[in-house]
Amino acid sequence: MRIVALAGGIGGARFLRGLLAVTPSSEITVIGNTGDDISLYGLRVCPDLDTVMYTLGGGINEEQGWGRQKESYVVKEELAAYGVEPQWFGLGDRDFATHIVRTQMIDAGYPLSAVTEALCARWEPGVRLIPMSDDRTETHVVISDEQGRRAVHFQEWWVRLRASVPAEQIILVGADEAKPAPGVLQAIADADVVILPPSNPVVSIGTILQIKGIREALEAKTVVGVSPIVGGAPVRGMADACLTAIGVDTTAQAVLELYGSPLMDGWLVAEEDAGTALDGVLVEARPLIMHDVESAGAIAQAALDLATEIAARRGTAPQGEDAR
Ligand code: FO1
Repeated sequence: MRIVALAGGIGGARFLRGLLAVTPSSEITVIGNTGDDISLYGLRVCPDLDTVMYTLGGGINEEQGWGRQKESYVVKEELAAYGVEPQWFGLGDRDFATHIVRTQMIDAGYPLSAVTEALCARWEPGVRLIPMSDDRTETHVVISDEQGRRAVHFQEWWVRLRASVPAEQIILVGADEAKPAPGVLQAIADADVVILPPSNPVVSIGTILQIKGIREALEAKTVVGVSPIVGGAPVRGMADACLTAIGVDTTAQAVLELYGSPLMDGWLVAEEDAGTALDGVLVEARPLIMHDVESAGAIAQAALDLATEIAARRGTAPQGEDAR
C-alpha cells in the first residue's frame, strides 16, 4: 500500500514508528514540516525533519524526542564561552554534524529535498522523507513584552519563552512564494491513503497545508487524521498555546473543524472525545496515548482500518495486502 503522512516533530515521528511497524511492506512517504527551521551559528537546522530522520533511523534521544542519543555539548559550551548567542537552543556535538553537512550541501546549491535524501541515505529511516518545500519558510510568532510588540522566531517562542508569552499571531514567513518540493504532489496523487499523525495542528500540519497546492491535492484523497488533543488537552507539547493563538478551542472537535470536511474523511479521537462529529467525516474513538511502538502501531493500524472502511463505503478500497 502507498501511504503519505504529513509530519511535524515528536508526536508525528513516534506515530510514524508505529505505522512502519504495522505496515512493513508499505511504501511510506513523509512530507515534513520545515516551518520550524532556523539558522544558527551560520548553520541551517531542520528540527522536524531531523526528529523524523533520527526517530525512524534509530538515533533519537528517546526521552527528549529530539536531538541525538549519547549526545555531548562541548561545542555549545565553547560557543557560550565566546559569548555567542543564542545559548537557549541545545545543539549537541553529534547533531552539529548533521547541520554542517546540510549547510555545506545547501551552500553548494543542492535543494533541501536533495540534502534530506542524502542525510537519510545514512539513517535509512524506512520512509521517503521529503520537506514540504525546497523554498525557505519560517514560522515566526508576534508577541508583546517589555521590549514592545515584535516577531520572534518560533523556536525562540517555543524553547526560550516556553510559549509563556501569548502568541498574538503565528505567521509562516515565505508561504506566499513557497512551492511544494519535487515529489510531494506526485506522492499525494499516487497515495492509496493519506494520514495526518497527531502532530501540532497549527505549526506542523497547519504549516504544511499552507504550501500552495498541498491542501487541494489532499482533498482528492482519502485522508484520515489522529487527534493531537485528548480530553481538551494536547497529548504533548504546547498545541493548546498555538490553537489559542489562532482562536481555536483545544478540543478534538475544534481541530477537526480547523482541518475541515473537504479535507478530512476519517478522524480518530480518544474515548473521552467520542462525541466529536462533522458531516462527511467518519469519527472513531479509541485509546490515543502512544506509550511505546506497540501502542503507536495500534493507533496507526486503527487509522489504516478507518481508511479502508471509508474507501470500502465509497467502493474505492485501497490496494495492497496490508489493507484489511
Ligand atoms: N526543544 C527544546 O525544548 N529545547 C531545546 O534546546 C531544543 C533543541 C533542539 C535542537 C535540535 C532539534 O532538532 C530540536 C531541538 N528542540 C529543542 C526541539 C524543537 O524545538 C522542536 O522539535 C520543534 O521545533 C517543535 O516540534
